[in-house]
Amino acid sequence: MSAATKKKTKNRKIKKNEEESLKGIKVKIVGVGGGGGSIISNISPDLKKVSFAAVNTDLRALKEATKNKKVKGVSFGKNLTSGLGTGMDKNLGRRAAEEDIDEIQKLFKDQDIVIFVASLGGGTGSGAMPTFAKAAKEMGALTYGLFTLPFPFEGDKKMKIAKEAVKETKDNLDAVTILPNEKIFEIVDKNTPLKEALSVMNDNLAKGLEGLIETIFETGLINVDFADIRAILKNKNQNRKFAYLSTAEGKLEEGAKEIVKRVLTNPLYAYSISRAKGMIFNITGGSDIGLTDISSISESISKYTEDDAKIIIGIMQKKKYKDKVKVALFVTGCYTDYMKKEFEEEGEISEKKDIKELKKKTQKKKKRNNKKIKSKNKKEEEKREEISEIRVKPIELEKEHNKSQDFSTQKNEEKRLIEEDDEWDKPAFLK
Ligand SMILES: Nc1nc2c(ncn2[C@@H]2O[C@H](COP(=O)(O)OP(=O)(O)OP(=O)(O)O)[C@@H](O)[C@H]2O)c(=O)[nH]1
Ligand SMILES: [Mg+2]
Repeated sequence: MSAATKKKTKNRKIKKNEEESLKGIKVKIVGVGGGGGSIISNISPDLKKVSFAAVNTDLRALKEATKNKKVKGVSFGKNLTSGLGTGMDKNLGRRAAEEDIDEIQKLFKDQDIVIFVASLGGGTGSGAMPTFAKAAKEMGALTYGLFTLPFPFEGDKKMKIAKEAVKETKDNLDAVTILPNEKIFEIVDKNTPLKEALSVMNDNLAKGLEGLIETIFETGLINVDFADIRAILKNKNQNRKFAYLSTAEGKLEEGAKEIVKRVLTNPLYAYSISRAKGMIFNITGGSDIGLTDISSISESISKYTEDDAKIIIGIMQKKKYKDKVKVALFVTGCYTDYMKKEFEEEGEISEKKDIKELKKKTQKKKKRNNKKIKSKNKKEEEKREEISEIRVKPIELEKEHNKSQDFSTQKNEEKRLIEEDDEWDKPAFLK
């Protein structure tokens, strides 16, 4: 066997092992209630490797949500609602869930990650979510909730139902994303018909989820196994359970900076990724994507996390992304004041404790820094090596595609881009 063939075989083996480490993961996406079902039916045609279920008390809505045969439909609470929904009765939704929990629990069997999608504010999704999340947790799955909040014009009652549902569910969720429906008007005109506006919101959520699933299953993530994914998803601190899910696409010629800005400032979010604890992101490009772009994107995004944050980076090359680049970003452990009041009412979170911890950490960090000052130059050198280690795979990938590339010129260009990165007009929460 020639040296080149040997190398190829070795590379193939490495790739196979990497894939295998995540291949066995079972992910189920469960749409609960009317809105949850609609969002599921948006995503299900395009996503592979995950299973889908729509669960509802409303048989007609369930039929709609399960038009795609990939989506398994399960009704619950038929004895209580006669298959007609709860009519915004959260208690009825809860009772319906309790009545049929055995049937619902079967959906969670052997699943590693259960992702719940629900539009909160009605009786079914909001009433059933606490029971379903608890059941999934008891079955041993990691749980992630992706929820929308109702529009303010739908009235205080709906908002109250929705917020209570978050409060009652969060204990059994490892991470939660909350998107207020009204944020959609940051993207579409205020006069857009409601149905259309909701569908834009649903598309956005679908794209975000698609990005996450693609990142987990398709990128051949570098040395990543399920334990890493678990570490990123899991957050016991009630104040740090918020997750940010965003994707952005653009032309390569627009520059990495522009794409990063887009993915970090998703207008649908009421909170930012600052002080995040964990991050999974994936860069998809054509074979023309260069090291400069990849490292510039990676650097710009990862600097918003805390020093000890766990970061997983994936790179994917697809023919259809010629001249284009897509960045999919999933961030957990975001620190936020959003809905702080609701969380605090329960007296569980302790922002004070959180701040105390932060203070302690800062003091420790200060001490460490003082020590470090003496060997600053040496440390900087180490850090550079660390960063280039993260990039080993992209560099390898890149080398394959462009053997004659001059990396020293690229390094200068990359440095220039990163320096420039601070110049864009950041929103206050990112400063
Ligand atoms: N983003 C989004 N929000 C939706 C959609 N449909 C409904 N909503 C929102 O979700 C809230 C709850 O509606 P549903 O999901 O229909 O309620 P449900 O959980 O089925 O509960 P009941 O119908 O009351 O039994 C509404 O007040 C809307 O704000 C949707 O397709 N997308
Ligand atoms: Mg409904």
